[in-house]
Amino acid sequence: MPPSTDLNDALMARARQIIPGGVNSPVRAFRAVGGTPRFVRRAQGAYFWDANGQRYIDYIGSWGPMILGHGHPAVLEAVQRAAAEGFSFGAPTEREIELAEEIAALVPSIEMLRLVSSGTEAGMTAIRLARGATGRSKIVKFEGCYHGHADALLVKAGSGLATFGHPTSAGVPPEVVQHTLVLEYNNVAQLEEAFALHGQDIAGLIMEPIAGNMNFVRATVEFTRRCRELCTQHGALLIYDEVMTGCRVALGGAQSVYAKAIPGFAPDLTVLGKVIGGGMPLAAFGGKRAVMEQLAPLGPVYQAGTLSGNPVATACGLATLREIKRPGFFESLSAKTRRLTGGLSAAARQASVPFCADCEGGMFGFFLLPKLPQNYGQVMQSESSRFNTLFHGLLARGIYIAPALYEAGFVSSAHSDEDIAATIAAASEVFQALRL
Ligand code: KE4
Repeated sequence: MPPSTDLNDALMARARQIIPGGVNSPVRAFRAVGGTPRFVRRAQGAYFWDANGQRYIDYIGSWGPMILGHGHPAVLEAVQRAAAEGFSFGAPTEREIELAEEIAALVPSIEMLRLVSSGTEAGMTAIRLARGATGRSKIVKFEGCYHGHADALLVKAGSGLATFGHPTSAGVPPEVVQHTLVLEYNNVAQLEEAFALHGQDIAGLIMEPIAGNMNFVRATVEFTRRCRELCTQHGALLIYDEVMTGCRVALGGAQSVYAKAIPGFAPDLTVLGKVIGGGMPLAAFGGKRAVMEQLAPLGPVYQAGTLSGNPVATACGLATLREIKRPGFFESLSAKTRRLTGGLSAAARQASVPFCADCEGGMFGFFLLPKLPQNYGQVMQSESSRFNTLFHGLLARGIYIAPALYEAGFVSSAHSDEDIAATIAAASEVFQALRL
């Protein structure tokens, strides 16, 4: 085989020598779709350029954070200014207060919050807090939902692991997950049965309000209502994992969308990440004051972090939030995302390809299925070979979507109407290869 002139191949071969799988997060390895990951040389707006200098329209945007596109001038300027003042202090700063106040103003269910460095850290701590605050051990999660790679939550995760077909991670001792009840998403009967059996032992229920780790599966209003009611009835905490949906599907996150259908709806704890950090390592968890004050140094639940509330990351997050709260931002972003999913659906119909799509705010998903799935088992009916054909057909045309059919897609304010049109045109061509 002649040596590859493709610089992505060369970089992947070199990366594999020193980094497991050549990547620092499994989904980036293209294992589910085959082929060589694109090594990003630089990104700007809605685009990135790979090692070969090939340009792609980016619908991953770092898996959600880049809601303004890459290199937004106001965010870049804020990060540069903050970096010049110091990278990290391990001491409190005013900007952490500003960001906490900004987030609490956007998400009214959050009375207090703590900043951490990743969604995993935030989700893991929210679980510990629920257990500490209630004195109970059991946690309810749902098959296909992913809440980061903390041991107790790495059970039938829908992101990464499901793609590799290993619903439970090696290295997680059975005793660590013995308290984690994994139920079927959107299955009200099963949920009610679980609470009838274990309600008094359940510390918390954690859920993705819109499961972006099953590509895009909405919790039904009835299911959401019952999760709230049963947690209240049994004294368990409802933990809304909005790492992906927070400030992405709406300024106030998915909880603001569901509160329109369920008056007064609010979770007890919310986990946030991605957009609130604007692409820098920053996440958060927050909720009712009485619960949050159980945290050290006030209360008995320990949590800590060297880089928690990092001054450069908080500058990036604050600048991002200040841009997305501008009047009209979400209306425009939502309309753009709808144009994309509407155009893809029309193109698939034109080619008689079974296809369905859904979106909310700047987040979208699609399935090569006749109708939207409601749970993990239905998502699993997707044929990965057909998805892989679509993925590589789009990639060859400079369109970069998630390299796994279980992942959602993201539109930014930097995506132009021309980018959306070009994406739909590229998909039209690829759908021809998927005609049944
Ligand atoms: P991080 O630890 O990756 O910052 O966040 C974990 C997490 C928690 N909760 C939800 C709902 C999430 O979607 C995530 C992380 N999302 C994945 C994409 N499905 C990140 C991409 C990756 O794992 O490389």
